[in-house]
Amino acid sequence: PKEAAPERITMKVYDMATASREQLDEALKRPSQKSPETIMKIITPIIDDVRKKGDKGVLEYTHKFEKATSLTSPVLKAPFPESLMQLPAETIKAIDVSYENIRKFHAAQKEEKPLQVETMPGVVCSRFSRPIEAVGLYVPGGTAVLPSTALMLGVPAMVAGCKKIVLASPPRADGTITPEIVYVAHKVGAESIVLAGGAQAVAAMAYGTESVSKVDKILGPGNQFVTAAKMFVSNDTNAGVGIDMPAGPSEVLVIADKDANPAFVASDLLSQAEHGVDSQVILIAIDLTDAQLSAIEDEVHRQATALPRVDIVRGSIAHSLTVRVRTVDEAMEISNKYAPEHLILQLRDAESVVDKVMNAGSVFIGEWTPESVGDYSAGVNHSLPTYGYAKQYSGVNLASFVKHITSSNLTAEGLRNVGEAVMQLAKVEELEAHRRAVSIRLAHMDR
Ligand code: HSO
Ligand code: ZN
Repeated sequence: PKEAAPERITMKVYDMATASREQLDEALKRPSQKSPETIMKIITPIIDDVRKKGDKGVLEYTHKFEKATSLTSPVLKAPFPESLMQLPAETIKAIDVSYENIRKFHAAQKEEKPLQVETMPGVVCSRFSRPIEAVGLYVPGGTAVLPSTALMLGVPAMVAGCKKIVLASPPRADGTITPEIVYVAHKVGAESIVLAGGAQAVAAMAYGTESVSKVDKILGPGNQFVTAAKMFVSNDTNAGVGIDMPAGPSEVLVIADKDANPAFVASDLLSQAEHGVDSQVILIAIDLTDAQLSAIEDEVHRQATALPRVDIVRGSIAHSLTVRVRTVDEAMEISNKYAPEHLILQLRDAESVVDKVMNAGSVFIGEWTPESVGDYSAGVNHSLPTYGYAKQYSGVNLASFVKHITSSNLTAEGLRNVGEAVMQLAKVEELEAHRRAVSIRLAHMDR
């Protein structure tokens, strides 16, 4: 019997002119996640176990979840043996090139000197930054090895001057970690690699164990368990640990007009769709004819069926969509409302549209800029806000690895100038000691 033709891999199409607002809003919703309560119920006992049993607790979960039963320590300490980072020359070269570009772009984000403003004569306010001392960088395992994520987190941490960089990533079943990640850890000067994933890795870095260093901030993407564990520990004042941002499944929104090359558009949609079945990809088509849209759809199907990860692509395309609009402004209205992690502009004069971007993690401008250059090597960071969080969060950048400290420095004249306002407000708040801290000094000056 003849094999059935594979089902067409295509995205549902909406038209802004005919669909109602509600229909569009509903279609543009992110695929729903497991309820937070369900996840919390799963991770809380894991976190407790790690706190109580330390290394032993971490190992138990790694044996269970990663099947790495031969592992006897949850940590690999630097210096990492050469034998664990044996790589083909072309991989080393690719990592080195990417490392250098990421380093350059993040080094340029350093603040040259402290910000200083004299708000009134004799009243000087400053702001300066200091690195976060110890950071824990989570590099997900799962369906792909992600040394690029180790670069995106490790390089800015190194550039910021963090003293202690701890990487965590789930080991393979034989207890080893992919050599690319070890090589990156070595390059960024990591002190250790925690061979664990999930909530157990997050808990180990948040609270510390006999051999895992406690860190001050945990960064990096992960599945729902990792994200929930990060939320949990950042809410626990006993841990005293910060996190970067909530993470959800990866997503891309491509805006294309008549000038866009259908094959390029399809390739960008698919490079995000292959990340996971929960990924979402959106095409906003500006004023395309039916034939032009079909050309893109044909490319999506043709390219998708040729991909090794076609099954994952089928899953993500199932909850992805195309929206047809007439103008750039309509396209940007949808994009800003969706707040995509990645925004690709395949438009005539794409650069001029950037002014209209209000919410997005990272923007890829013009036909020669596929998202994958940013995922790996251009220099921008790929650890970005997903799930609409681009409305209020920035992606990982140099500032993610520092704190800003402010200082005030007044002369006697300065205190004379500002003292009256301080004393008056202290009076309003009925905080007499506050008021006197000024009046005592003013009196002393006048003696
Ligand atoms: N697009 C992903 C990052 C990534 N792509 C890693 C390939 N490797 C989320 O921004
Ligand atoms: Zn990617």
